[in-house]
Amino acid sequence: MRDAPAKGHRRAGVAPAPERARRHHPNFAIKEMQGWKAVEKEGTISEDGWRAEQKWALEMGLPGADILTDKSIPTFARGELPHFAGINTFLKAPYVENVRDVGKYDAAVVGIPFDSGTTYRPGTRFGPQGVRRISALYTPYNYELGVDLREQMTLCDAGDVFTIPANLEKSFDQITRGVSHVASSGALPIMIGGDHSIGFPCVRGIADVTSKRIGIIHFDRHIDIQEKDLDERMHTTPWYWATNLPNVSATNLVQLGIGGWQVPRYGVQEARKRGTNVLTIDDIEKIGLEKTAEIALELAWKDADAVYVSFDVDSVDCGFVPGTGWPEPGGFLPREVLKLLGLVTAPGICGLEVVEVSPPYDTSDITALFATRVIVEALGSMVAHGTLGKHKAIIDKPVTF
Ligand SMILES: [Mn+2]
Repeated sequence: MRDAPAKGHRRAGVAPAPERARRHHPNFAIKEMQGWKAVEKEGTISEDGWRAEQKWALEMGLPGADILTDKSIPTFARGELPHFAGINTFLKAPYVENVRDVGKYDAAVVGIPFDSGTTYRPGTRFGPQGVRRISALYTPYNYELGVDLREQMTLCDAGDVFTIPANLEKSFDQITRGVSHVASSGALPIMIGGDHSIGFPCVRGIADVTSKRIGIIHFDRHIDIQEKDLDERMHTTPWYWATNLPNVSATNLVQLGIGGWQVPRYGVQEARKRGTNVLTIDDIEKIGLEKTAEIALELAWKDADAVYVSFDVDSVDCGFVPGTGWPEPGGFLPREVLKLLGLVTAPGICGLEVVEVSPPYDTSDITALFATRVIVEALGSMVAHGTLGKHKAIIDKPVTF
């Protein structure tokens, strides 16, 4: 039966579309799709931060030439625009020259230019520079999440830790000191590596400032838990040492994406002995991303008070991340791992490291771009879920230097 056309819909000379013709259209409500909801959500986000940045840019960079129509453009580029100009901090966040000021921000990016822990390709000492450079491509706004980091949180770049290339132990102590300083300040520490050997000193930096227990969610193709490699604490060893810390348990270590032909058997033996939690790409594909996130969170948070995320870019299929130390095919696809990362960071984390970006081996900055994406995705998820800053509750032993 045909519904009568609503009164007033008919206009002279315009016949209503015949019912049969309408059935040929797909039966979904376009305005119920995420695409349109995101369009609407953008309208609810403040632009105050952006206006303040434009005003600041004019003050710092001088008003632009008279010929310009857009009076918000300064003479010297300051802030986000244009994306190809400027001295790049991460996401063009303010550079905190005096690291004592780091606690004025919700989150702080810390570069850890260090590749003395590599056992094959080096180059990750240039990781922080590579990631910062391509991060200039990004805006602080994410479409699907409907968040704008500039409007909804404060981010700074604390620069790099002074590492000592010839010496792992001196570098580890420098890294721990830097991370514990940032963690003590209340800013969320976000580390850009560097090879994966930095996982131990980074976790130690956070574990040192709390009596609470910390779980770890680790994205990787490699298990990274053997005691030593080539007689040193190389990038294959961080979780052996991190889970020796009194408040970091191996049973709270969740290792996602492990597999392939590059997993040293020493590491597997240690994982078995300590009872870590390992999911392969096949496991994850079988149970799905939502279930994987649920399991990862349950295990990492079991009797723990905070969770740290370690993201090795080589967890992604090497076709997408050529610029890395030990490339391996068969890993995560970018969109699935980004989704998974968003899910596991949603309840809030106490720190994030993105490691193994080696710009000398990269192509068109795509590996560095992926690392950038990992950081903004984690921040975006926490902002969207209102969990950024939750980690401050665990800091009960702040350090001062
Ligand atoms: Mn790895």
